[in-house]
Amino acid sequence: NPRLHVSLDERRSSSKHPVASRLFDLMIAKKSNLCVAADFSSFDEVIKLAESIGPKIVVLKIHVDILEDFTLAKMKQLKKVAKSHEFLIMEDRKFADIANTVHQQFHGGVYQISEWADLVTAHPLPGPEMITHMFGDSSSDSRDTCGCVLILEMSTKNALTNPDYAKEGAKWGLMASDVVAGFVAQSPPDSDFSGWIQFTPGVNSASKTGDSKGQQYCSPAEAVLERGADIIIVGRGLINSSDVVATAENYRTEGWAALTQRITN
Ligand code: 5FU
Repeated sequence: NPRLHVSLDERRSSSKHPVASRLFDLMIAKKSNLCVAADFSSFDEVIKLAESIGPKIVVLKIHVDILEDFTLAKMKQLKKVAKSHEFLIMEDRKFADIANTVHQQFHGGVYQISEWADLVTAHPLPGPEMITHMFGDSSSDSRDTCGCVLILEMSTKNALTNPDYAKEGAKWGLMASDVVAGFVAQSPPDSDFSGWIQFTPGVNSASKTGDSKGQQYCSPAEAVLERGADIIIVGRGLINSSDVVATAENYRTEGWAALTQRITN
């Protein structure tokens, strides 16, 4: 798979989505391919984590609907931290409905996701029309400020995201290159485009194979070298550690070393 060995500079120039280009820039500047999943129920705790590990990450991934103290004012605070430490905010909403509904979920409701998310995840399950219409019509500002990350494969045991599903989803994503900035996967997709960014969750450095509820883990090196990850997504392996800054530095170093090794090989 050619994408795996192309330099980030080259990939940046072939990327068609402005948010993907920005992310390539951040990776190169910060020497980091670390995305942290800040799965806390307290927004204050998310902000505190972001302030401390901000310099080491390129993306902070959240699930806005698990925050017990969500307000748009606190989101403004987090956006400030993101701006000063230069990382993107990914809302792992996993949209999976008809375009008309997804459009409302993205722009409306309590969370106003389109106001603040740089990246948002979606399942290709409902079909290509959902992907092309989720952000609105071609004049919508969101097309430039937010990138869709398509979930082609899940990390869980017995996930239904088989190779045919992933292949079809990737094809639709490629057709919607003005909407899709990257994908979530456990292996490099067949049909590929080097301007896209692969995110791989289920990463943990401890010799843990998973949790007790179906999550499966691999190491940062395996994620990057064997599974095609450009960006590793680390949750509990980091957020539950007693020294999150030191742990973030370890994941950043391991992830970046593996990415550099893969590109130069
Ligand atoms: F799409 C996916 C997936 O296939 N697996 C995941 O684990 C997303 N995730 C997310 O990554 C999940 O919702 C968590 O937010 C995070 C993994 O957290 P962990 O604590 O590292 O297991």
